[in-house]
Amino acid sequence: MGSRPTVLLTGFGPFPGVPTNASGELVRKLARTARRALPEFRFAVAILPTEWNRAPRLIANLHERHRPLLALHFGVAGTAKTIRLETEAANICRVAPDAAGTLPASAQLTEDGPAVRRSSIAAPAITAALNAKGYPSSISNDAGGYLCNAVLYHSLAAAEARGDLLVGFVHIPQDLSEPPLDMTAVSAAALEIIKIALDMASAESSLTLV
Ligand code: PCA
Repeated sequence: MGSRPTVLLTGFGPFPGVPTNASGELVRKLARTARRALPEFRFAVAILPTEWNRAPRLIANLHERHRPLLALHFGVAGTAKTIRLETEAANICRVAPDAAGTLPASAQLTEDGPAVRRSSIAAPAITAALNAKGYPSSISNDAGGYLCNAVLYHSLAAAEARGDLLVGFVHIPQDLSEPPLDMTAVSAAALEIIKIALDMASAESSLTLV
C-alpha cells in the first residue's frame, strides 16, 4: 500500500473578508470521494493557513513528506463565477493583510526566483472537458497576487526542485450555495480534474517508456 502514488489536495482556511472558506470544505469532501473513486492512489489533504509566513513553509513540508505525483491546490476567488484553472503564478505579493493580520515582508515572494512559474496541468483540455460536462470553467493567467498565487508559486518551485510531478491551482467561487456550481457540483468537477490530470501523467510516462 505504501507504494501507491500520492495526490496532494490543499484548500485554505479563513482570511479577512472570508470567515468561512469553501475550499477547505471542498478538499475534505473531495478526498472522501476520490479515495473511493481512485483507490489506486493515496490522497493527502491539508487546509493551509492563509498566512504569508506559514503557507509557503507548509507547502515545502507537504512536498517533502508526501512526494506527490499530483499537487492540486484550491482557493476561493470573490470574483470567480466559474471554476478557474490558474496557469501562472507570479513572483509578487499584493500588499494585503493575511489571516494573522500580517503584511507580506516584501513585494516579491522570493528574491532570486523567476518572474513567472507555469502550472503543469493541461488547463485547456481540463476546462474543455469540464464545460462539456456542464461545469462552467475557464482559464486564467492571473492568480491574483495574494496567498493563492503564493501557494502555486511555491508548489511549482518544490516541483522544479524534485522533477517529475504535476502542480495545478483551481480557483472556485466563494459562494457554493447555488447550482450550477454548488458544493456537490464543484466537488464532482474537481474529481474530473484529478482524473484528467492523472490520465495525462500516465500517458506521458508511458510515452517516455516507449
Ligand atoms: N483565496 C485567496 C487566498 C485564500 C483563498 O481561498 C486568494 O485568492 O489568493
